[in-house]
Amino acid sequence: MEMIFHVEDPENSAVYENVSAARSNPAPKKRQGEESTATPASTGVKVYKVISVIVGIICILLVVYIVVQHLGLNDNGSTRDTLKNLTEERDDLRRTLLVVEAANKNLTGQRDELMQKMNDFDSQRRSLTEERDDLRRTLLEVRRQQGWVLFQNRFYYISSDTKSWQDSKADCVQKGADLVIINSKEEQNFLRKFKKRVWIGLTDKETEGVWKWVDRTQLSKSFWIPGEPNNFEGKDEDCGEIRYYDQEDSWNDAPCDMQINWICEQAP
Ligand SMILES: [Ca+2]
Ligand SMILES: [Ca+2]
Ligand SMILES: [Ca+2]
Repeated sequence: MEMIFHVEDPENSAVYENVSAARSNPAPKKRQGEESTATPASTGVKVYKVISVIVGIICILLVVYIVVQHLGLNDNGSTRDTLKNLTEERDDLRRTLLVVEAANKNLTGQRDELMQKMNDFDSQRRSLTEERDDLRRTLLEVRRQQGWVLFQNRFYYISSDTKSWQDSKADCVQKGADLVIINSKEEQNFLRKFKKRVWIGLTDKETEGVWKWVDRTQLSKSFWIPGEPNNFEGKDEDCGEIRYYDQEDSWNDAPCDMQINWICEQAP
């Protein structure tokens, strides 16, 4: 392409020259000591280059501008979406917070109500415990007056008269108790302290040799005198007694119609 340019210098005002001529006739190299002077052709080339560079820069800036605008638009859209999402999340969190606060308030109310009930219950429990202890003391006193003795949370009654085993049992039942059942060594030793020959709630009337307590449980731990039970001299000895109370193994089988004292046992 050929370009024509106009030089303002008056001396060269008439000169219009084809740039291609300048290309085909490059300026000779300066000789040493020669004064530097630019020809119109070389000036035109320079201007051409400058304009090309400027146009190139403008194009690059234009492209950059378009890209930046495009990115800016995208960024604006993305930012709007992000803001919208954040706003929605904030609103959701606010609603959730309100629900949680309401639930917390409700729970606090329930907790206070329960604590109040618990305090009332505890107060009632203390009151009832005191009443129970008073009643126990009163009952114990009444029982003592009736001849009952308390041992390991059980009441025992030692008779002052004598009866057969069956009549003794009937007397205990009439008192709301039964003939004593000996469950432990401690109980056995406690009963010996009355120092009386007494009926206990043990019998083999149902099946000879099979000793059972009055509550129909089978005998396990026993305190027979050595050699007992023996149906002494062929007699029908089907009822148990504490005979030699000064020794731990003090039980004997005896005829049930024998008249001796007895001991009743009752749960409180
Ligand atoms: Ca017992
Ligand atoms: Ca027998
Ligand atoms: Ca015997």
